[in-house]
Amino acid sequence: MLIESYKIASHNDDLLKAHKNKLVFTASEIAETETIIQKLIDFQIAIPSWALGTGGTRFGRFPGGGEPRSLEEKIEDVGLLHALNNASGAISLHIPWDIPTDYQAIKVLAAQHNLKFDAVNSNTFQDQADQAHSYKFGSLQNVNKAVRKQAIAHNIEVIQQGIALGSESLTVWLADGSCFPGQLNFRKAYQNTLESLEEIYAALPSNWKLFLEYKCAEPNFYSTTVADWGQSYSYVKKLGDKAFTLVDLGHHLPNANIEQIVSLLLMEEKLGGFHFNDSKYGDDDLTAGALKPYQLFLIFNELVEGMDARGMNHAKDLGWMIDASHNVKDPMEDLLQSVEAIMVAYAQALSVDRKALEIAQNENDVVTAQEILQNAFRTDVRALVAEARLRSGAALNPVGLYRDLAVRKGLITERGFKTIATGL
Ligand code: AOS
Ligand code: ZN
Ligand code: ZN
Ligand code: ZN
Repeated sequence: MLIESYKIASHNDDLLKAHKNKLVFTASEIAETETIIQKLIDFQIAIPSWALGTGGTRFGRFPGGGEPRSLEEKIEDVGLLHALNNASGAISLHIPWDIPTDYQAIKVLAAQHNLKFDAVNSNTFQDQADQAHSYKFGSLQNVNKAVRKQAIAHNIEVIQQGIALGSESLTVWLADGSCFPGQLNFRKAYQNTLESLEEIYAALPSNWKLFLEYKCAEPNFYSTTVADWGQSYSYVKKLGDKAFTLVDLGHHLPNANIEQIVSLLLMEEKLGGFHFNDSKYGDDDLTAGALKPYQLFLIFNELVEGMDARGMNHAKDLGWMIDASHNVKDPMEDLLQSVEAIMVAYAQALSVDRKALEIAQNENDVVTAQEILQNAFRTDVRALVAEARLRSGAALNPVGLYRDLAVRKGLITERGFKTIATGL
């Protein structure tokens, strides 16, 4: 299925007048809207291959039909998203769920859809049919050297596959930890993990990055071996310049101040990237910005401040990925909503009056500082995000057009109703 550009153009024509009116009003409220629009055009958020199917819970799964049955179809789905919003120009693969059979053909297909390969993800949290040793008691931390070796070899293989596709980073998320006190020697688990990571790190090409994701709990519920940003930082600091911490918004203890974590990691030059999602209780993996849009804005506020202070390129110097998927929405609509929420938070952060904020901070004028941030958050910037899409040939209203064109229905016709995407 393809979304032809004339369909996007006619959709945009219908909405153009109302959009332009909103844009004029927004420009009267926000300074330097042209600079913001350009930054929005440049900003791309990678789509996780595992979010294109309906997510499951351990209680059940309710696939909505037309889900991608192969890596090729996953790329086609991301291509559809990118055609609609021109902000999803990359896909993040999970190995072995997404092993290409023909690398050249996959690269050509991705290029046809203007997609890049973002971070490749390894998987040592599940046992695969053909593997010799089980990860039941952990992978890189395992007390058994043979298990560690198998997990290291898998990560190195994932790097090789990433190289073949033109990816430039590896994300390592470990389910390793323990479920009961006494089960693990924390010190030995840490040391085994570090040594294993060192071997993986040694296999990275010079232009690659390693992202080490942390998670406070689940699937282990007593301890996690990379549990929080400090623990991830302690590993990546030892590994070297190519290793960074990855922040998944759903992986913190309740009420953690994520924006402060982001600011400190940036300052320490150890922030690698994000898995965006939203949550109320744990790793809920809900649509980004669905529950806590102010938190998302505050995170972007620190990102813009910290990246600008260090002369970083917003679009290129960090890994921007979504990690969200669940079981009641059409996954494609869910992803369009996540991208939109991220773009809105970014645009709001770009609109913060930084000079005025700095003055307020230096004068300990708490009230003014709060006014500045909340003013930026409460100003409707959606017309700027829509304008960025319009200028890059995408749709003014991606979810609206997705529905008008009955994309899901088309995918069901093509692929059938009983399809299940590989992945979680
Ligand atoms: C798990 O909770 C993490 O968020 C990982 O990023 C994981 O690899 C991803 O959710 C796919 O399983
Ligand atoms: Zn994640
Ligand atoms: Zn997670
Ligand atoms: Zn999550």
